Amino acid sequence: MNNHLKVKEVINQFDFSGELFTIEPFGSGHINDTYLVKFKIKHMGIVPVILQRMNTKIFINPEQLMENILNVTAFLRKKIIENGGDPERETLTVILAKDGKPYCKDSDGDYWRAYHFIVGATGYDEVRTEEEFYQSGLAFGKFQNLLSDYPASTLHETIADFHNTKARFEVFKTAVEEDKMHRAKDVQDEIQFILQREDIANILTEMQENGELPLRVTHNDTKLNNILIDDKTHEGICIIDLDTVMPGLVVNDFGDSIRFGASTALEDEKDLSKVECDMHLFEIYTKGFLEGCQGKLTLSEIKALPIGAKVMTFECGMRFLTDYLQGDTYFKIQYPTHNLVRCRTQLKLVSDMEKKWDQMNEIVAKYTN
Ligand code: ADP
Ligand code: GN1
Ligand code: MG
Repeated sequence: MNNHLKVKEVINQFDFSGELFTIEPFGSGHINDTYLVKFKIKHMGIVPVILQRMNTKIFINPEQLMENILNVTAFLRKKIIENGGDPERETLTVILAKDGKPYCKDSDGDYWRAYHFIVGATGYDEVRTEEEFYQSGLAFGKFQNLLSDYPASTLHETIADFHNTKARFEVFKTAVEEDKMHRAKDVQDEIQFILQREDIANILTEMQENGELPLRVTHNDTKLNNILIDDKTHEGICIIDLDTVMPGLVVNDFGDSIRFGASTALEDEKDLSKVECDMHLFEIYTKGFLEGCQGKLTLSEIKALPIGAKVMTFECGMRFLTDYLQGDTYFKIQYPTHNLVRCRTQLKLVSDMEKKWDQMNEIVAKYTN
């Protein structure tokens, strides 16, 4: 059955009123299948909703995941209202299925969910202006701040060891040894680059274990296209993609935004001469993020922000290469070497950060008092 027919089958399980108008694939996420579905409703005009087929190969317990999302969005909604904000635009609103569940299953057993479409806002794959990047930092910082008293122990771990870079290093080594697709011989430079940097893979796990960095409720997937920027005010209006909200390290949330947004090129740029970590963008994001966190971070956390940036970039590059070696079963790809291309941009960023390491630490030091 083609995807449009699947969407039509699923729509009947939700209580959408009105006449189905259009269905189109939407966004550039690497994990779920996202559709923008529009309905024509009398007196209301066109009403858009987001419909997503959840990736249950990756999120093996979608029911627990949706429980997390309902609880987190309810918590955020309450705070947004208390702060005089608009909960309809500032957090996700889950649309329940007719049976009252926050998801439905199709005839193949796949899980689907629906959200109100947030109108007048856009998720970007590249930074358009410094101001917008600053605003995205402010919004991710605020998100951290809003969830700082969320009862962390009630959250399900939706992906085990998601940012356990040390564990991911072991998975990478196994992928190299197994070399299922016989690709390792052609990517030796990338493999050696990663293998020579085991210290990067271990550092945050050690800092967490020795109590230097506390576990907090974090987003864990803070790239720029997981925040919607208001088309008029250019503020970061809504943090989306809440699938990985779990206990984690705040420096990872910071770092994931840097690897994606402070890069001078797209995540899948083929011309590596265009790929750099821009120190001005790094500073702007640092400023916005720390302002948004409103003094909640410890000095050790602030000082470790550059480490978060390097580790998340390294981890992401290693994950892309692992997936390439394993036959591209995790991230969606548009062409056969897509994951390799993505890996190369991340490794280029890591070596650029190594060159700019002192500068990154000096920038962060400006914000330690
Ligand atoms: P993935 O896990 O595959 O990245 P996301 O939940 O991030 O999936 O959704 C993919 C894209 O769909 C987002 O980057 C964003 O552009 C868009 N999107 C998701 N939810 C909404 C929403 N409620 N309103 C508007 N756009 C949305
Ligand atoms: C995935 O779902 P999406 O596209 O926002 C991935 C992130 C990676 C990112 C790389 C659940 O994010 O961890 O950093 O791709 N999400 C998951 O672009 O694995
Ligand atoms: Mg996403």
